[in-house]
Amino acid sequence: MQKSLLIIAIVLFTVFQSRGSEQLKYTINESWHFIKDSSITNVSQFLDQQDIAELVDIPHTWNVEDVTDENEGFYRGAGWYTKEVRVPTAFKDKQMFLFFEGVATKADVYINKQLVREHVGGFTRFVVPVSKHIDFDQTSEFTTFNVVVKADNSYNADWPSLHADFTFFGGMYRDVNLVVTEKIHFNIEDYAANGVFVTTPNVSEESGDVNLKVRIKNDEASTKKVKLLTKVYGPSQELVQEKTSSLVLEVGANEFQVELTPVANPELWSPDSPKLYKVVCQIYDAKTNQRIDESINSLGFRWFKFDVENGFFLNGKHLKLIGTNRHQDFKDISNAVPDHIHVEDILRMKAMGSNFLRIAHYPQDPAILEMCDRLGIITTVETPIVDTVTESEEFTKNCLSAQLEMIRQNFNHPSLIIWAYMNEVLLHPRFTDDKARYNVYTDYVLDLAQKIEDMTRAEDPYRYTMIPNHGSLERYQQAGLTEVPMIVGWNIYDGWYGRGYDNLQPKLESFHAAVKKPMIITEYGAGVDPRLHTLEPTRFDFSQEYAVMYHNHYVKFFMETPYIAGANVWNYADFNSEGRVDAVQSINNKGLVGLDRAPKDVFYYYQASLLKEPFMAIGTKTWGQRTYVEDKAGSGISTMPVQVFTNQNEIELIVNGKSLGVKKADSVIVVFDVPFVNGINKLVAKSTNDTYLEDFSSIRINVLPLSLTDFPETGISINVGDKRFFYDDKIDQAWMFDKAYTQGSWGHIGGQPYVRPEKNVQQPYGAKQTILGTKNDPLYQTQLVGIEQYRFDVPAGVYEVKLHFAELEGTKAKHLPYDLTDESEEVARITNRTFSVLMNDKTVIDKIDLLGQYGEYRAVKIKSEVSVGEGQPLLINFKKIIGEPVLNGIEIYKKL
Ligand code: GCB
Ligand code: CA
Repeated sequence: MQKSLLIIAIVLFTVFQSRGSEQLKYTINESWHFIKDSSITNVSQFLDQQDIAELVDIPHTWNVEDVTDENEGFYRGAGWYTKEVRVPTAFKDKQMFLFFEGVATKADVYINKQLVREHVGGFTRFVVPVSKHIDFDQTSEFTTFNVVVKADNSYNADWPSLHADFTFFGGMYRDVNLVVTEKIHFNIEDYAANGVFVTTPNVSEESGDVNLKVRIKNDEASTKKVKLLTKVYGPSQELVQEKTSSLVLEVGANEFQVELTPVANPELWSPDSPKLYKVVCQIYDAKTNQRIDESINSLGFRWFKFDVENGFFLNGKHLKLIGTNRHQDFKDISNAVPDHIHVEDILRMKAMGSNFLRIAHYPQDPAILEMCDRLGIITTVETPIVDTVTESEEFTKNCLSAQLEMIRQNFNHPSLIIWAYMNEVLLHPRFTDDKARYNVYTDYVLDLAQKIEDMTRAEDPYRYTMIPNHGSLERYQQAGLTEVPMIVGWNIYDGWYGRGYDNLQPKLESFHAAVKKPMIITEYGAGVDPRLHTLEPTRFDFSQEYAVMYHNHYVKFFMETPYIAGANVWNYADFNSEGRVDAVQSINNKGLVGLDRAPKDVFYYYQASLLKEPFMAIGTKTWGQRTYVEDKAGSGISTMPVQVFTNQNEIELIVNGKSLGVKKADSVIVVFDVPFVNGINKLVAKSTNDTYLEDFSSIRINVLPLSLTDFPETGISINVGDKRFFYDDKIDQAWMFDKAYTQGSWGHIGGQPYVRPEKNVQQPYGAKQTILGTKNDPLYQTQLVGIEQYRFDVPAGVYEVKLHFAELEGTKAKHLPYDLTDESEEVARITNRTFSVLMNDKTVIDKIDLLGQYGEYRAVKIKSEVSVGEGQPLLINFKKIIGEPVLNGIEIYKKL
C-alpha cells in the first residue's frame, strides 16, 4: 500500500512540471511624494501641490520627532502619499493588487484619482484590486498609473484604539507591495489572507490530521476547471505526501475543503524543538497543466490544553508559559521599523529563555509570527480595543473586521494558540456617575465581546480565546466579561502602581477562586530608567535594583503556582507613549531592554531564571561611570554591592586580580560587596564547575574622599534630595545621591527631601512630572526643601559651583510674603517662593523666583565662581525670603 502511493506521487509530480506565470509580489516602497496636511480636502488639490511634497520611503511615519519632544501632543491628522507605479503593459491579462501591510489608522486609496478603497484599522493588512481601475497603454511596453494614499491618525470615536498607553503613530508604516496574479488565484481579496487555511484537528505522537480550507477566486468570465496540487514537506524538506484535487471554479469566490491523509508519527512542534512542516498548494490549469498560482504555508504538529487548576500542557506535557509582551517601535524610528528589528527582537526573546509572547496590543508585522514559528515561541495576538469603547454600530463593525482580518491573515502559524481581544476594556468606563447608564454601557461592551467571541470560535475552533483585564475583578465579573472568553488574562501591577508585591499572592488566589477559567498574567512590570541606581530600592523609584527585586518576587510566585498557566512581562522593550510622564518623558520604560534594545539588569535576571543552558552575567554593565563616597576617611575605597545573575549554584568574583571568594546564589542572584578603588576596576566572575562560565566588567568609579584635602579632579556632582545615583549616559557624568554634612567633610545642612503633597502618590519622594529643558529629568524631580546651607571643607582655591533647580510645586509654590508691612495689602501681595544664594557671603543669586522667572517644572542651572581662602570652608548659603529655598543638584569643580 505504502509503495503504490509513492509511485502515484512520483507520477503526479512529473505531470505537473510545467510552470506558468505565478503570483508575483514585490514592494513599491521607494520615492513616495508626501504632504502632511489635514486641510487638503480632495485628491486633486493634493496632486496640485507636488512642488512642496517631500520624498519619503516606506516604512514611514510622520511622528518620529513630535512624540518625544517636550511639547504636549503630536500630529494627529492626515498625511497624503502619492506615487506613479509603472508596470509592463503585458499585465493587462493579469490581476494586479496593491497589498498594504499597515497604514495607520485609516487609509483612503485612490487609483488615477478615483477613490477605490477605504480601510479602517492601523494594524492589519488590506488588499486593493487595481486592474479594473486602469487603462493599459497599448502603444507602449509600459503602463503607468497613479496611486494616492491618504492616511489619517486623527482621533475618531469609531476607530479603535480610542485611548491607550502607547503612541498612535500615523503613516504608511509597513511595506506596500504590488501583487500580480493570474485571473484565477488564491483569494487574497478575502481579508488579505493567502487563500489557504491549515488546521490540525487531531494530533498525537502517532498521527497528525491535516485539513485545508482553500479559497480561490475566479476572475475569468466563465466557470473553469483546475487541479489543486497539495504537497506536504517534512522538517528536513522531505516530501511527506501529496494530493491532487480536481476543482470546478465558479465565477467569483470559491471555497473547498481538502482533507489530507494523516501524517504518521509527526515530528512535534514545541519551544524546545520547533519542527516545521510546509504545505505547498498549487493551482494548475486542468487543460494545459500550466501552474497558475502557489501558496506556501507553515504547519506544525502540536496539541495543547489549558486547565483551570494545573495550567498549560503542550503535547501532553506541562509547560509554564513565560515571556514578555511586545510593542512594535524602536528608538528614533518610531513604528516604521525594518524587518530586521522584528527578527532581532524574537531572537533576543529566545536568548532570554522566553517560550511565550503576547503580541500586544495589536497584530504586528508578519515577520514576528514567522520567527516565533521558527524559534519556538508560543504566542497570543489581539485586536486593539483598549481601555474603552464607543457604543456605535460603526465602532462594532470596525472591531469585528479587525478581529476577522487578524484571524484570516495569521491563521497558519503553529506558534499561535490564542486569539485575544479587548485590553483592560473597563479601565476607563463611561457613565460611572450614573449606575443605570453604566449598566447599559457595560451591557454594550459585553455584547460586543460576545460577538467577537462567537465570530472567533466560528472562524477557528482549534485555538483558545482570551480577554486581558486590569486587576479589578469585580468590575469585569459584574459586567459578565469574565464569562465570555476561554482564558481570562489579568494585568497585575502590585508592587509598582499600587500596594506592595506581597499582595500578589492573596490577590491572585481570590481571582482564581472567583473565576473558574484558565488564568494568564498577561502583564506585570516595573519601570526602569537604566541611569538610576540605588542602595535602597523602593517601589516606583525606577532604579535597576528595584526592578530586579520586583521581577524576582513575581517569577518565583508564578513558578510555584500551578493555576497560573503563563505570564508575560510588560514589556519586552521600552516603548513610546506620548502622554506619559515618568523618569523618561513620553516613554514607558518597563522594558527589559531599552528602546534601542540595550539590556537592563532585569534582562540578565530573566536569562538566569529561564535559560536551561548554563548562564552567568555581571549586572549594571550600562553604568558607565559611577561616583560614591569612600567607606572610611582616608581609605580610598568605596564598597558597593554588585549583582551577578546566574543559574549556577555559586560564583567566584575576582576584583582587580584578587578573589573575593565564592558565593552562593539566592534564587539566581549572587551579591558581592565589592571594594572599589578610584579609577577603573576589573571584575571577572567565574563559575566554579566545568561549565567554564566567565563574564567580565570594567567599572569606572570616582571614589569621593570624605575629607577634601585633595580635591577630586572629576569634581563632585550631587543629586540633591535623592537616594539614587544618576548616570548621565549622554556625556558620561556620574552623580552621587545626597549626603548630610559631617565635620571636616561636605554635604547639606537643613532641608527635607521633597515629597508630593497629593495623597496616594506612588513615588516615595520627588515628583514624577516631566521637567522641561533637560533630558535628565530624575535629577530635577528630586530636591531638598528648606535647605540652609551646602558646605564643603575644601583647600584654598578658586571653585566653580553649578546649582541646579526646578520648581516642583507649581501654583502651590505661591506664598504669603513674610515681610508684610501693611496688613491690608496681604492678598494682593501673595507671591512666589523666592530665595537668594550666597557663596562665602557674596550674593551670587539675588532673590530667585523659579516659578515667576522660569515657570514650573523647568530645569534651571546657574554657575558661579568663588574664591576660598586658606583655612576657610566653602559655604553656600540659601537665604529664605518667601517660602522655603530649594536645591535639586549641585556640581563643584576646582579651577585653581
Ligand atoms: C497596562 C496596559 C498597558 C500599559 C501598562 C503600563 O495595564 O495594558 O498598555 O502600558 O499597563 O505600563 O501601565
Ligand atoms: Ca535631585
